[in-house]
Amino acid sequence: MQANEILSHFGLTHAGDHPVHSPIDGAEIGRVGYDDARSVDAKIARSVEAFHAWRNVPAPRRGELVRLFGEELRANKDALGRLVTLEAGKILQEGLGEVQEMIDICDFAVGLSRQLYGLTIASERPGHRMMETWHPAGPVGIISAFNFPVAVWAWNAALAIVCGDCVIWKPSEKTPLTALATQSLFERALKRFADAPANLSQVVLGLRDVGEMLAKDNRLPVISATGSTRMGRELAPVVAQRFGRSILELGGNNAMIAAPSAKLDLAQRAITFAAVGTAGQRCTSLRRLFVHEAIYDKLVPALKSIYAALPLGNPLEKATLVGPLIDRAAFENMERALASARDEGGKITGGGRALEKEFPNAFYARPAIVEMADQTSTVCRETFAPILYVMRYAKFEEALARHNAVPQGLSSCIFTQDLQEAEKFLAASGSDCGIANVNIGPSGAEIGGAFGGEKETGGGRESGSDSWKAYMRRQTATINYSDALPLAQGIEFAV
Ligand code: UN1
Repeated sequence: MQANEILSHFGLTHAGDHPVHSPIDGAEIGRVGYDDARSVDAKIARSVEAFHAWRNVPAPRRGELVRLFGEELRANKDALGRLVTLEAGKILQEGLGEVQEMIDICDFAVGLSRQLYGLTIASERPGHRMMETWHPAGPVGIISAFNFPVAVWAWNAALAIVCGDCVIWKPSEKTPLTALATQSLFERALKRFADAPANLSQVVLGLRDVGEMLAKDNRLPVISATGSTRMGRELAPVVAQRFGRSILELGGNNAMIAAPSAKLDLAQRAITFAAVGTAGQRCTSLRRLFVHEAIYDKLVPALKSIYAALPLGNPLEKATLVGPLIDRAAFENMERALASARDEGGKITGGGRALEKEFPNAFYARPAIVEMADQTSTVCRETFAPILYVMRYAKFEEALARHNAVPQGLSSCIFTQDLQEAEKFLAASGSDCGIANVNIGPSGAEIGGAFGGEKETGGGRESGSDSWKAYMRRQTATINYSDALPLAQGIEFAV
């Protein structure tokens, strides 16, 4: 299926002033119109109206809508996965994986719709019952990034919808078509569901200013935003200023410690998938590798030979493992990071533009391995590109300290067969990240766990575990079924 066919499959027309280009070859694959302040305002108003109806629908019934949406995703996995590849440039396997991630979170949310448990808490007053109830929070603004153009929305939306909220989605301006296609699948599910209010899910398109409108708006009690730390730093105070709640999933600078006992064959595969998968454009991509000196001279040359043979190319083709970067700016950032790493003494293998003749209007980059003596300021920055900084270490404690000595705290891992090292890595004094793995790379998390990280990663948690609580408001309710009015703390107040 080509872009045109896929877009008509989803009922999308080429309407609007803003062309959308595929990172595969730079070709225009569609056009969209942007929202202005008035249409954003009107959509938020409609979202509030929808919320007033939806919050009263029993949660298991709300789950039924998400179940139907999951069915639409299953039936259209191939078309949507392809569109993800066309619009975001990730290889087809990963495009399909992304849609699978949406299906998985739908299944999770359906089960959750019967488990939005509250508590009953012992009251200190006789004849009283105290409980904690979770109520829908309100319309949720979702701001998503180009690199996971649909899955991250689904993490938020599937939970928000079963929690009784509505969603209003501002996708990246680089990937509006996958958002519109997803919205059209959601609308198909809505038709089959029949009795949902209109505008339960809406899309707003545009640039940064549209995201700002969502962030500023009092009618959106929750803003979930995925993107750079810079974006989060600007957005979070705007949401906080009005006492809104933000769920932030920002930059990562994820590392692996490859210990002397690491199973090298597994480590090599994990490193390669995590460092070059999605062309290094996952927030969970592996960017820093600490290799013990005992295995350095085995592991690093082996990685270099794997890198030299990596199939770069059109991500729609089966054999390809590394597709293009999203755009010219991404390529230039990679070049800049490599140049400054070189200035800091880095030894670079790989890097540079590839396939320029075949794809003059696209930006393919050869993944780079950069051997660094120190963790310099360039290494401490997140560059959204396939650059792997490799550093040698002698002592586990020293590797761990350097591991944690960056501003970001998303994902982390250790490859070791040594139980003590593995446990130390997972202990309170171990990895300071939101995600910590043993003998697994830092990327490719399952939806069942809470996803997110600490420090400059923003502290938000999305997807599994009890992340749903962020989409609801907590109410403590106490009922007096006695004939007296005892006061808490035993206070006497006779009137
Ligand atoms: C992201 O890059 O924003 O763990 C999300 C992973 C994926 C999600 C990444 N499941 O790599």
